[in-house]
This record gives sequence, structure tokens and C-alpha cells, in this order.
Amino acid sequence: MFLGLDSSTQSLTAVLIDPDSGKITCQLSVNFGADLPHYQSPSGFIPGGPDGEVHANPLMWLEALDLLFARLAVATDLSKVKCIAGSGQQHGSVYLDGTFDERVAGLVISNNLVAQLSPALTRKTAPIWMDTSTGAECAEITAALGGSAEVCRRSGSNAIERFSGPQIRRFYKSDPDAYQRTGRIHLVSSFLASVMAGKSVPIDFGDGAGMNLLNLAKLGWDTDLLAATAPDLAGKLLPPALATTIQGNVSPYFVGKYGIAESCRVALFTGDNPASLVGMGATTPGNVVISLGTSDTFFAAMPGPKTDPNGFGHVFGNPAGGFMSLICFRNGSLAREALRDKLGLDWSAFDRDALTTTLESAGQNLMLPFFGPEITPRHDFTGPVLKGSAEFESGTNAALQVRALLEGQFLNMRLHSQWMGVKTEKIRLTGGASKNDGIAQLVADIFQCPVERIDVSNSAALGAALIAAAADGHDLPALQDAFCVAAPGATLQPNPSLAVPYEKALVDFKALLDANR
Ligand code: XUL
Repeated sequence: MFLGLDSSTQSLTAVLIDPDSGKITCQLSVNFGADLPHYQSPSGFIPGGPDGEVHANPLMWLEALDLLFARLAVATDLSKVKCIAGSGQQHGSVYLDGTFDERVAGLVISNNLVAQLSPALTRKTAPIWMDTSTGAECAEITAALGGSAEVCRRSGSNAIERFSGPQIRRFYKSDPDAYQRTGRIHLVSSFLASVMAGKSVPIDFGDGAGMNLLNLAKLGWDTDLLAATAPDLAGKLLPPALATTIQGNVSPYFVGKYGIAESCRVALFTGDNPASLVGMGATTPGNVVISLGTSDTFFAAMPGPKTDPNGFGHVFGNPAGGFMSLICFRNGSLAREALRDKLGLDWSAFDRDALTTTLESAGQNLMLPFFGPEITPRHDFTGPVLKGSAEFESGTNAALQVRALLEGQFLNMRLHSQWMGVKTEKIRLTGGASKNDGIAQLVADIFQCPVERIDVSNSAALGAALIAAAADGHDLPALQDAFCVAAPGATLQPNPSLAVPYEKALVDFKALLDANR
């Protein structure tokens, strides 16, 4: 059996798979808020941080690890696990002193992880991906490199507030002594992997690319980005590596305490999005995952380290080798629900009334699909922008509004993923709104490719379990065929007669966006 762990914002999840039967044999979660209320982080982070700071307590992640393994040891026979891999919420960084490596190598089972590792923390809390406090540091790093285009060309993204490099710089500036005492900087993923392996292990290319420090072309830390971020940073990071690299056997702590076999091995951990790419079975270029959530995300495998010339999309390492894009659209369900509430509709009405596309209706009425500030592209929402028939522009016909919002969302996605230069051959759609047939058909028609619906709640933890099996020699595509299957009967084919109308709508939509910058 192979174990995948995912330390997300709100919980730590384990997925155990048996590749021979093609089955998930156990799934368990520790919810930070509900199970560990003494950290006073009901949603997994410390509320009320000043100036856009959003931090979490790394001790909470350690306590969750002990609790999860205690539960797993009751629920299943952990001695059967051959290899463990994992993933973590991206960008979060953990700061440790020179004693960490020794401490993690010498863990004793008579005490817990928190007590044994807490003295190594040089920063009590870890900034996470929701943190927006580093605007000044992003500007400084960008200026040092000669502009955003250069930062993006090297690292796969513009300097971004939540990315670890700007966060490291802010720590260095605000507490230079503690920064100096820091001997090791880990991401959430590599921190937990190190605890599992009983030694500091590298950051993988998938998660490492979310730091504004990794040179994508060289797949190594970028000397100029390191220098622009903070002094002596190279010495605090291990050279990055591919996720499927085995790091050695599991720490004796987990053998003695929870009954894992001594021979069980640990692979590198990666970011939750790269792990989800694996868990959604989309590691081959041409496959795209669209996840419809509060924000919508678009992620897809790419053969080379191509970057978004406009700096909206991000490029991370693909755990299967090569690269992946991640593009985030802030106005996902946020906009769908805002319009639904404004019109007093329920979602089932969307299917029936709004989304039966005909040649006459496709892309006729255009709406900028934003009901609040957007990041892809950057747009400050000041009110609805509509262009089309008089009836549509009057805002009175609910069906026309709904259709234009959804068309606008997917036209915007198609437009802002073109930089990847990869033809979309198949889309795997997931997230709450993917269950709506009308929405799924619209995605197929606008992208002109088949849409499969996948209902996986733990795609990152499943992806991590598949990475563990692949690191142990199993064939990843075969594993994905077995584990990442679309719901039966849920594939939708595009209507080819809508290809031309939506090509034209894409041009018109871009013109409307450009006119409202
Ligand atoms: C990606 C991002 C989030 C986190 C948390 O850039 O910030 O998706 O990985 O899930």
C-alpha cells in the first residue's frame, strides 16, 4: 500500500491506496479547527493578522501529524505501507535553526513531535498563501531584477505577495537576528517530508516554483533572485529535486510509535496543486483541469517552461516531469453566487432556462464576469460591463444575464490560458458547479473539446499516494488510469457547430476587456 498525505489550509488528510486492486483502502482527516481548537485557528490560520499578514502555527501541523498517524494506526495496518509521499498548501514557509536536522534525526517515541521540534523554530508562525503583506518586498525584488518580465521569465511568475521569496525577505527585514539564526527554511511540504524522513529533505520543483526563487530553465535556485531576496539564502535551502525522488526510509519515530515498517520509504512532498494535477490524472500535456470553486482555477501540464507574458499565470514543476500552469480566477462562485442572489434564482433554473446553446445565442451578449476585484486579468470592479442586445443590456432578462456571465467566465479562461501554447484536448472539470450539466456543456462548447467530470474530494492526497507508488517503481499513467476515472456517463462532447461563433466571441470579449482596462 502507498500513503499520500495532504496538509491543506484547513486539514491534514491521508489517502491510502492499493495499486493491485486499484482501490483507495483508507481516507482520514484531521481538521485543524475542530480537532485542535487550542491553536485558535478555526479555519487553519491565526485570524486577525495585521497589514494583510496571514500566518499559521507550524506546531499545529506537527500535532496534526501525530494525531493523524494515531488514528491511522487504529484504522489500518500501517506495516503494509511501502512508501509515503505528500503535499502541502503552497507558498507557506517554516523557519528553523541549526538544531532542526539533529532534532528530527533523534526523535524519541516517548515524547511527541511538538515538544521535540518546537525549540528549533526561529519564527513562531509561518506565513501562508493567504498573506498579502509583502507588496514592498515584491517591488524591491522586481526592481533588483530589472522588472517583472525578468522575474517571471526566470521563476515562472511575477513577484507575488503570497510567494515564499517575498515572505522570506519580509522576515529578514523585520527580524534580521532571527533570520540570521535560521539555518533551514522549509515549505509546508518539505517540512512535513523532513519530519517523516527524519532528516531535512529538499523542496521539490513543483512547490519550489511557488517561491519566486527557482530558475525554471535551470531547475535550480536562481542566484540573482536569492541575492535580491535575502543574504545567505542559498545556505538555508537544499538543492531542489523531482517529487518522485526517494529520500530514504521513514523515521524510526513513526516505526516505533505507529507500526510503520522499517523498510517503508519516503519520497519528496510537493505542493497541493501539483499533487492535484497527478490526482486528477492530468499530468500529460493536452489535459486540463478546471476546478470551479470560490475562485476558479485552471491548471494543465506543459512540456516546457513557457511563462505568461502578461504575468497572470504561474508555472510550477509537474511531479511527473516537465511543467504545469496554474491560473487563478478570483471571480469564480463568488461571481456566480453574486449574480444568482441579485436575480433571486436557484441553480437548477440555470440549466433549463439559460444554458441551452443555439447558433443564434452563442456569444451574442457579452459580460465582463467580475463582481469584485479580479486578478486574471487585473480588473477593479466598479459595476457591470455588458455589451449586446438592448434587452440584455437593460439587465432585466435573468436567463440572458446568467448565460453571459458563464460564457464570460470561460471565454476569459480560454483567453488567459492561450500563452501556454498547448492545445486543450480534454478537460477534467471538478468542484461544486461542475455538477451542473448546462455549465459543463458550456465549457465543452467554448473550449471545443470533451469535458469529463471528476468527483474527487481529496485529489491532492490521492495524487500524493500515486506519487509514492510511482516513486516505488509503479507506472504513473497506469495508476492514473486505475484511480483517476471520470464518473460514468459524465463526459460531454462539444457541439462543433459552435466552434466558429465562440471563436468570434473570444475576439469580441477581448475587445470588451481591453476597452475597460
Ligand atoms: C496556489 C495557492 C493555493 C494554495 C493553497 O498558488 O496559493 O492554491 O496552494 O491551496
